[in-house]
Order: sequence, then structure tokens, then C-alpha cells
Amino acid sequence: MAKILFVGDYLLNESLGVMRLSSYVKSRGHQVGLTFRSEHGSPENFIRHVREFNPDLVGCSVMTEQVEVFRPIVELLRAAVGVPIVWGGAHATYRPEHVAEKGLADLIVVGDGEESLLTLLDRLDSGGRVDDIPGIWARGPGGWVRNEVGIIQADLDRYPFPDRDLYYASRPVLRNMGLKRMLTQIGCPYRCSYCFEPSMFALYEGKGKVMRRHSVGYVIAEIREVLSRYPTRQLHFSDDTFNLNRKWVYEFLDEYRRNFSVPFTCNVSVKLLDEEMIVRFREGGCRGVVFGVESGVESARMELLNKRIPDETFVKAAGLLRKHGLAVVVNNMVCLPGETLDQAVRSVKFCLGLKPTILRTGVLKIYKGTVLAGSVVRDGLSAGEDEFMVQARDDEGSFYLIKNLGALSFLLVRFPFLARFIGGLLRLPEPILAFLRLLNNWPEMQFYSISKAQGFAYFAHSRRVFVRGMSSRAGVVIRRGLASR
Ligand code: B12
Ligand code: SF4
Repeated sequence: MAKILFVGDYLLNESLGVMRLSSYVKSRGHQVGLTFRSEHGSPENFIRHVREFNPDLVGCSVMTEQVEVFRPIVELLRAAVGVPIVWGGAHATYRPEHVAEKGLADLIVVGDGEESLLTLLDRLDSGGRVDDIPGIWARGPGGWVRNEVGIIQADLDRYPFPDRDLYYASRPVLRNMGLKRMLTQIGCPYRCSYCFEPSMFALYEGKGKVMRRHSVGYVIAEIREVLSRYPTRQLHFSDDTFNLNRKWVYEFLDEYRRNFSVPFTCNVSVKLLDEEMIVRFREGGCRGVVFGVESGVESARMELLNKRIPDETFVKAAGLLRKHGLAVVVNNMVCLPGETLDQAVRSVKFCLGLKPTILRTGVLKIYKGTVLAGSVVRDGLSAGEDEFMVQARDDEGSFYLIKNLGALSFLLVRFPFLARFIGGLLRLPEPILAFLRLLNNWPEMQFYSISKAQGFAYFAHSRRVFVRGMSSRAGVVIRRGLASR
């Protein structure tokens, strides 16, 4: 038996990836722990906890957005605990070169983690070599050994249900949250230029089918387990595109309706939504859907972002969803390369025209490694780049205003006539805009059936993330701790 301790900085959300890894390697006899830096006050207490657990391996599940918060944790662990550190997750998968070059890990798991991690733990247990495992990059004396990903596991049902207790057992704030997230499939067949999903196809070329889904029976059994064990008011299917494969969806909805009464929400593609499907969703227990418009300016959406869905498809789908009483959550992005204030306002107005229940307007992040990052640099639409992103060119110098559009969502959705005064609203003093940003969480709580008490508990628990953003760093505290050693 080997022991892995997953570490993080702060608790924002449970990771289905980590929960899946945990249940799988536990089922094969290994031991798993999970801890967050912020749960231990001082860096010393954190280190004490890690030492007491005495892991053979420390695991970090990292999105690009989180690299900055993991850096000081790695630094701290390196200085105080001599255990190999393995990185997995989106950043390791899409930018392993970056992780290797910056020396952020000793081992990097690229792509699906189940089989790679299991083999790694087996080898650590038996004292075998760890530099020839499919899907793992290993740092050795002669530099990095980059092993190709292994054959893709086609049958997702062979894996046990995610180990939710890993998070919930000692974190009531998550356990008691009325919303529980589920995942029924891996992969997305679309090719949006700003998204990483398409790169999975290149990574696994010749190694099997990227798009995989659990059987309906497996998902129903998993839901039954979740409902019987944890307080749940609503489920959300985090699949990139839940409504892919009409046959599977209809079979699932029939089973869901037969077995459960708890409502659910999911992410959908409007391309595949017609009235029949919407009615089936409604009857199946769906109370609302999330979809991406991404830009309300059709040409930018279709060409720059390669989201090949015309305006009329959104208009039609939103109308039908409303007609059948489903809540509609629209994701939109602004500060696109070269976008002017006028275009950004047009983009938001298009989304408002869909009469959404919630409008989420975020700033486009052009991650290095995406198709969009390449095209923006190639076409001279970049204003420079940093370690993680390419900056969009701000021709008009108005991004500082455009980015405030996100703060106005709550107001604009409720009082669409205010759209006439957007120019002035964007110039509201920052404290008011910050308050409006917080207000945006209110309809989100309603959409996800999160009670006021749960919302408040979660907010209190994760306030640093809400107030300072996701990249806020315990690192500052850690560095101070290191300096005083
Ligand atoms: C649900 C979700 C969220 C949730 C929960 C995230 C979470 N903790 O799981 C929330 C809403 C919080 C979220 C937020 C964000 N997300 Co998000 N999210 C997803 C989504 C849709 C599903 C994640 C998931 O469960 N995948 C399924 C599991 C099984 O896969 P997995 O997590 O990759 O894990 C597997 C492997 O990676 C590996 N693995 C994972 N961790 C580890 C650790 C170790 C040690 C090992 C060995 C292996 C390993 O093994 C797992 C099993 O095979 C993905 C898209 C996707 N399809 O993955 C985007 C995705 C991860 N998110 C993304 C982004 C950009 C964001 C945001 C930055 C969005 C934003 N602008 O605010 C924020 C950042 C949050 C933060 N903390 O900084 C990007 C990440 C790109 C990148 N390079 O990092 C993705 C890939 C979407 C995309 N296609 O571009 N997200
Ligand atoms: S539909 Fe969503 S998950 Fe799929 S490629 Fe586009 S942005 Fe990525």
C-alpha cells in the first residue's frame, strides 16, 4: 500500500477528478488523504499535518488559473518534506512543458489520471521505477523523461463512484451544500478556439476514443448513492455538453423521472436543442440549463471563437426554453481582441435579448496552448503575453470599462431598460461595482437551489476567493513563514 496526499491552497469546490482518482486507487488498496493549506492556519501547522500523514507522494490537481497559488505550496513542501510531488489536472495536461520547465513538480500526469496514478502508486509501493509509466513525465538525473499517454480507457463504468467522502467527511460546508455535481461523460466534440477540450483529441490520437460516457444505469446508481448519503436539493451535471446523443439523453431522462424527484440543471449546446428535447428535459426534472453564447456579435463568435452557432439558433432555443418554463443561464465573454466598447455593449444586449434568467459576462482569457492564442499572435491581435496568457489587443483603450460589464449583469437582467444607460453605469465607482459583482451571486444561488444559510456559510468559508479573486494567495503568508524559518 502507498499513500498519496492531495494538497491545495483553499477549498473552492470539490474536484470530481480528484474524487474519481481517490476511489479508484483506494479500491486497489492505496491510501488517500486531502488537505488545504488554508485549513491549517500557519505554514508550520500545515507542514506538521503533512508530516503526520506521512505520504509517499503529494498530489496537486491544478488548473492554469491556480498555478500561482500552488507555487508557494510546492516551495514550502520542497523545503520541509522530502516527498515526490506529482501534478495532474488541466494545467498539467495542457501545459506539461510549463510545469517541467518551472520545476513545479517531480512527476507530471498528462491526460486521464486513473491508470497512471495507480501504476505510480503500485511502483512506489514495490520500489519499482517510475520513469516509464504511460502518461507520466518524470524528472530524472538526465532531465525529464516524457512518456506518451497510454491507451484510453473506453469503459468508464469500470471505475468506482467518486469518493465524495474525501471532501465531505470533514468539510460540512461542502457536504451540506444542497447542490451536488455529477459527471456523466468525458470530452466535447466541438472546436471552440479558446477552449482546451479540442486538444484532448490530438493528445490521444491513435489511442482510442476521447468521447466517453457512463451507462445510464451507472449514473442512476451513482445518483441514488449521492441522494441517500448527502443532503441534496439539486444536482448539476458538469458535463461540457450534457445533451449530446439524444438516445442516451432520453433513456436517462426516463430513468431519472422514474427514480428521483430532485431537480437538476446541466450544460447544453443549443445546436442540439429542439422543442421535443426541451419538453423531455422539463418532464425529466430539469429546471434550467446553461449555455455559452460567448459573444453576442455573431461574426466574432463564429470566426474568432470558432463557435459555429448563428444568432437565430440562440434566439429560437432561448424562446423555447422560456416557453417551457426552464431557467436559462447564458455565458458571454468580452474584451475580445480588438473589441470596441460599442461592440461589447452590442454583445451584451444580444444576450439580454434572449431574456436569460442569469447572464454571466466574463473577460475572455486567451490561454497559451489554445488555438485562439496561436491565431491571435499570428494575426497581430495580441498586445503581449505573460507566462499563461496572451493579452488581447485593446485598440480603443476601453477594456478598463468593458470589463465592468460583468458587474452589471444582475441589474441589466432585472431591469433591461437600464441598458440605455450602460455607458454611465460602467463608470460607477469601484465600491459600487464590487457590490454589484457580489449581487450577481444571488440569482446563481437561486438557480442552484442553494439556501441563504448555505450560501452564507460557503461565502464565509471562501470569502478570500470571492473578495480577492481565484488567484488570491496564501502564498504571501507562506513566504512570510519561510522567511522566518
Ligand atoms: C467543473 C469544472 C469547474 C468547476 C469545478 C472545478 C474542479 N475543481 O473540478 C468550477 C466551476 C469551480 C471551475 C472553475 C474554473 N474553471 Co473549470 N472546469 C470544469 C470542467 C467543466 C469539468 C472538470 C471535471 O470534473 N473534469 C472531469 C475530471 C474527471 O477530469 P479532470 O478534473 O481533468 O481530472 C482528471 C485528470 O486531469 C487527472 N487529474 C486531475 N487532477 C489530478 C491530480 C493528480 C495528482 C493526478 C495524478 C491526476 C490528476 O485525473 C483525473 C481523472 O482522469 C472542466 C472541463 C473538463 N471537461 O474537464 C473545466 C476546466 C477544468 N475549467 C477551466 C477553467 C478555465 C476554469 C476557470 C478558470 C474559469 C474561469 N474563467 O473562472 C475557473 C478556475 C477555478 C479556480 N479555482 O481557479 C478549464 C481549465 C483550463 C486550464 N488550462 O486550466 C477547463 C479544462 C475548461 C476548458 N475546456 O477549457 N471549473
Ligand atoms: S462547447 Fe464548451 S467544452 Fe466544447 S469546445 Fe466549446 S467551449 Fe469547449
